[in-house]
Amino acid sequence: MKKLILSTVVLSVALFSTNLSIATKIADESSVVVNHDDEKTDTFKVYGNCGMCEKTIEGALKDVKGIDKAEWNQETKMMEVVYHTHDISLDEIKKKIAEVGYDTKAFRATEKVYNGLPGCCQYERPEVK
Ligand SMILES: [Cu+2]
Repeated sequence: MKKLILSTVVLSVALFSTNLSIATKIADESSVVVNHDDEKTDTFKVYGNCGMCEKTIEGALKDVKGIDKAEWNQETKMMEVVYHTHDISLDEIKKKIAEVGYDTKAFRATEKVYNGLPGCCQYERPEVK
């Protein structure tokens, strides 16, 4: 009987320490999920003309998961995006811009979407190589 009690004590100590290590492991994993190390800022040229272009270009990235900031400068034609690489890639961002009619060096909008832009927004397109 004495032997049985002793082994029960050993068992509970073993169980307790196992639970403890599981708890530590879970805490470690959740800290990996909540990491913001993937935030990146990129600047690139987007062809366009006016303030209406600005609304359309920036609008294409509004409420898109992973994008914290998207600003296009009408004077310089430069786009600045702050985004999370775990959620979206730079190519995906440029594709979204092309989908609303605007060219970047990497992705060209289709003729159909470009032709659908208001007259004032039909910017001079970069040459196709
Ligand atoms: Cu415009």
